[in-house]
Amino acid sequence: MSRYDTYFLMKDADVAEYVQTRYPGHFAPDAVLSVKEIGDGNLNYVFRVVEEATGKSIIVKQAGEALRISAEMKVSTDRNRIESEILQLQDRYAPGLVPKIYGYDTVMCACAMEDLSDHELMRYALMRHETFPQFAEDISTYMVNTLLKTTDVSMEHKEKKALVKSFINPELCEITEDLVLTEPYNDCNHRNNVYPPIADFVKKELYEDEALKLAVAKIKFEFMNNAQALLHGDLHTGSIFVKQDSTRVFDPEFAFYGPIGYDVGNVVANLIFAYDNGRAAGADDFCAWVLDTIRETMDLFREKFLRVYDECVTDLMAKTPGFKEFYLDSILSDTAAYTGTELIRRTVGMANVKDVTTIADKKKRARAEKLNIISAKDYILHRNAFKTGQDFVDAVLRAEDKLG
Ligand code: SR1
Ligand code: MG
Repeated sequence: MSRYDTYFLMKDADVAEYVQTRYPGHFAPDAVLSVKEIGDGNLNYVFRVVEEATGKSIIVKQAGEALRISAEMKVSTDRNRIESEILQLQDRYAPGLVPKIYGYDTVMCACAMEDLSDHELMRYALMRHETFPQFAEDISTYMVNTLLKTTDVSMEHKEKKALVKSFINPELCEITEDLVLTEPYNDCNHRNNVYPPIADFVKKELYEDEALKLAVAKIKFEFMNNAQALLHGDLHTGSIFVKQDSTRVFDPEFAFYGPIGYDVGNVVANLIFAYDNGRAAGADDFCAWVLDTIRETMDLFREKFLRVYDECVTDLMAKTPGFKEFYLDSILSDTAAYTGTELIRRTVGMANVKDVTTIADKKKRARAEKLNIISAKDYILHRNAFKTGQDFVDAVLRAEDKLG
């Protein structure tokens, strides 16, 4: 019996003993450990445990019953199991692109994982206008390998259905269904964060645009009903650690079987938030790199998808000439649609992004937010026209032209 046999929310002072109890052997029994809570997300508690004498470290991530962003919002702590299991699976499909999981504990709803403190959160690095030449290559490999290889195209169908069952994630999906695919279009729960200088613009362009709402209603039901691949489910730049020669995707607690385009679209949209920030700061070289990275990511995604498809396809009907191209086209259309919904929800919804909210100049921030909404509507309403990397870049350039 130990005091970790019953769930409680740990504080710094509990975590060293927890690690020594649950992960004996990671540190020497008499190691002097220091613990610091370093969580930066909206949901969980993340502790870094370090043995100063050796520099050895480990990360412990615990799910709380209430969210950090809002004490009223409660979601299942099973998300910690989901995150641990998908990271173990993704480590097989995309080795070197996710953190190693050392173990997880369904009582304390906590997992232990590799410390990636030599990397940094991509969102913050991008907000300093740093560039990462390796990123397009790495993220396209991560997406093609983790997504395509968990579809019915390549997996034995009963095995795939077992994963669908194991990764059913209703409460986290509900957050996305509400925050991403409902509230930004009507503020039905009165918790949208609309920047006051663009309130009239938001009313006209989002709340009163019936054609847009119909398009998003269709997108929402695709999200809920297309169990295509095992998604990360929240693939923004705050879920990615980077350094110049390395990319690691973490925090997949929103994982579930959904449309591939949801993950890919999240990456594109979050690069556009980095562009917004660079544009407001007059960082032209950085902005050019961001647009190049969007183009390259999408072109590499397409190229690798077509190649890996041939390598991993097992379903007889999926080998029918023409099906691979049809399948990829539908994913690119979904990618455009979810690029649009992510752009809109981070601009007017409950969970905003610091890339945009830290733009101090009022006019520049308003312009950035309008650019997000104008390009988002282009992605959503013309979703079938997005085929190449340049197509994805052109929507940003069209929005720039429109704003003058
Ligand atoms: C209530 S959680 C708000 C947002 O944070 C997460 O990272 C997801 O993006 C979610 O929508
Ligand atoms: Mg997160």
